[in-house]
Amino acid sequence: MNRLPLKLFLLALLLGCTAVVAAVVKAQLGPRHLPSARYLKSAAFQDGEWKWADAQKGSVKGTLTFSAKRPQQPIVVYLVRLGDADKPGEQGVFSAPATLDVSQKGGKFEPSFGVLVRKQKVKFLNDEENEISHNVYFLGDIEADLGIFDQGQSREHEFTDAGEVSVHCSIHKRMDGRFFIAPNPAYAVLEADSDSFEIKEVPVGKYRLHTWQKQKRFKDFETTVEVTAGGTTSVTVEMKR
Ligand SMILES: [Cu+2]
Repeated sequence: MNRLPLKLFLLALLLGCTAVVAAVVKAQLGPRHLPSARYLKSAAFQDGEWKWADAQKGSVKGTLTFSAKRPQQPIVVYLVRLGDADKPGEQGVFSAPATLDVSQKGGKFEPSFGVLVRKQKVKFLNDEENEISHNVYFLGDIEADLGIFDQGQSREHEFTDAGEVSVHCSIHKRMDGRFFIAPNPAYAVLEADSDSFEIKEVPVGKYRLHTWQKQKRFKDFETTVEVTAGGTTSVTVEMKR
C-alpha cells in the first residue's frame, strides 16, 4: 500500500496547526502593548463654544453628612453643567491644568492617587535608578495600554473623557494606582478628615452635583444646583448607606 498520500496529509495538518498556533500567539502578544484607549463607561462631554474665562461666576459651598463612620479616604464633589431638559450639556471651553507627573521609582506609582480634569495629561516617568522596565495600563471607565518603556523613558496620556480608572503595570503586579477624571474644573477634593467644601469660580448656570468616593462605603449623592453671578449656593450632601 502506498503511504505517501497519508504522510503528505499529516505534514499538511502539522503545518496548518503551526500556522494557527502562531496566529494565536501573535494575537495575544501583538496588540497587548500598543497604546490604545477604549472608553467604556466613561461619560463623553461636549465643550461647546462658551468659555469659562468669559463667564460670570459664583460659588457652591456645602457640608457632607454621613449615616455611618466616614472612611478615612478622599471624596470628590463635582459638578456637571446641565443643558436642555436638564441633561448634561456643553461643559464650556477651559484650559486644562498642568500635566500630572507620576514617578515609578522603586516599583511604585507616586502619586498613586489623583483627581484630574478632562483634557488634562498624565505623564509616567520611568525614573528607576537601575535598568528596570515598566508598563502602564488603565482599567475601569477608561481602558488604555501605554506600552512597556525602559529606564529614562516616559509615556503620556491625555484623558479626553471623564470617569474612574485604576492604574497597573503588567510587569509588576503590586504596582497600582487610581485616578478620577472630572468633567470640568468645578470640583472639590475632600481629604480623609474633611466634611465641607467650597467650589469657587463656577460659571453661572444649572448643574448636577455628584459625589465620587475612593472607597465606596455610601451611595453616591446627587442633586441639582443653580449658580448665580456673585452668589454662593449652599448644599447639604447626605451620604447614606
Ligand atoms: Cu512596573
